[in-house]
Amino acid sequence: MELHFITGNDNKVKEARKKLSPLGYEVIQKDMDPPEIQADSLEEVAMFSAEWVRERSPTPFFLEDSGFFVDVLNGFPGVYSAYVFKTIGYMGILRLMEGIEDRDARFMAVIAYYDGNEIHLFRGEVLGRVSYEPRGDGGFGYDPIFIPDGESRTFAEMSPEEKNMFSHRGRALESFIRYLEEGV
Ligand code: ITT
Repeated sequence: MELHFITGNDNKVKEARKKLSPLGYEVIQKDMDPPEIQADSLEEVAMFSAEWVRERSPTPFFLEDSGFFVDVLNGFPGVYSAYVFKTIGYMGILRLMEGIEDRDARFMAVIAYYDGNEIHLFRGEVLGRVSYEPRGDGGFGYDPIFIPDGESRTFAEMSPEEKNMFSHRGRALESFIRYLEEGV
């Protein structure tokens, strides 16, 4: 079965293919660049983008909105993660956190799937902490500064398979897959 993934981010596509291809789903990337509204939650952003895409392309598709949320920064960069990454990068986040001991952070992802009839949302989250310095050259985005709970390595120090095992995207994809396979 073909699944159209609306995204301009090739890394998201690679991670989605790792989970979906072995199950027989062919992930086809479509870059439509839907507008991302300023909202408090990833769900609202994903739903707005999905409705925008549905109006223009009525065939089934999914998209995903994700972000990096740092507790001590009240959830920043959160829904602005892509923009903050482009402007100050993960080094900017490390600078904002200089001298701060509370390093708790999380990644969250929300997948919006349009099945040709309605839009369904699937969420994934991974808790962890912000490292004191960047480490590793795998992954993308904030991966070099995020250490998931129970690990000492950053996401960027892991293989794509390892990251996918407990990443926010991996978890959102798992609920999406459960829905595709079992309808729940
Ligand atoms: P789209 O075309 O799919 O919107 P995007 O990169 O703009 O691609 P988002 O708007 O969802 O995606 O922004 C999410 C940002 O959060 C992304 O650009 C990264 O900076 C960061 N991010 C999300 N998932 C990540 C991950 O697994 N590892 C590191 N950083 C991640």
